[in-house]
Amino acid sequence: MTNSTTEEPVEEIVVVEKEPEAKKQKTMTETKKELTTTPESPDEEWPEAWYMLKDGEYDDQKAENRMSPENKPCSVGELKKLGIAYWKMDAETYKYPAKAIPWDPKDAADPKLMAIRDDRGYSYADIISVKPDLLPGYDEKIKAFFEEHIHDAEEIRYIIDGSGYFDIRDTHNNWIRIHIKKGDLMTLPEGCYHRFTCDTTDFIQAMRLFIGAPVWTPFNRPQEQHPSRIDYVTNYIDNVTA
Ligand code: KMT
Ligand code: NI
Repeated sequence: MTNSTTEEPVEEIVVVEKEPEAKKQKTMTETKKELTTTPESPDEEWPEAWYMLKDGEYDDQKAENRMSPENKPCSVGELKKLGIAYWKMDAETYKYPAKAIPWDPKDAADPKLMAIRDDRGYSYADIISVKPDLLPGYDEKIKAFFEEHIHDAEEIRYIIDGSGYFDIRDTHNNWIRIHIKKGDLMTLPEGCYHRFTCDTTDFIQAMRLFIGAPVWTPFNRPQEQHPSRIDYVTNYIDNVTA
């Protein structure tokens, strides 16, 4: 593993099995863990979110594209109903390399990150730097990120530097724009339509986490028959649509 930025950038896929030591320790503290499960952050710490203009009504995907003349905020309650989870993290104290890292307890010095990992079973992590010289195939990836899609697994992003927008659909198919930035750890449920764009700063660096061997495949809309979509609609759309 290296932090060097002079080498050819790689988007490594490194699967790291949890070490027996860590497993043993977890078992020993199982009861305690039940009590110390990391709660999500209070509403006031969540990222700002707002309803955005419809596609075709704006020119620049990297702009805020708020409704006008009046901004229409999206509440944390609405985000939670759509299945979003959020933790505010300390991205100042704990530093991460610019490139891929294996998910190793020694690298993850942040006890809160370790607790969330253990609570939710995240066994893999790497770093993605959305910057032309650090992301191979930058132009195609930027385009693909902004195509509306789902995944067949949860999307977990811990923003360790920079900022950007995740757009998700509300139950009536309107876009909600979520402004994520350094210190934000957010998860989108499996089957949730979304897209990502940089903001006008044009830089974001994120840790991507995963349960098991990572699969980042996007399934572009429409995916109404995809099992992950069906599950999402059952759990988050049908139940809450007025
Ligand atoms: C994604 O899946 O859209 C990304 O990984 C984008 C960069 S991380 C904020
Ligand atoms: Ni995605």
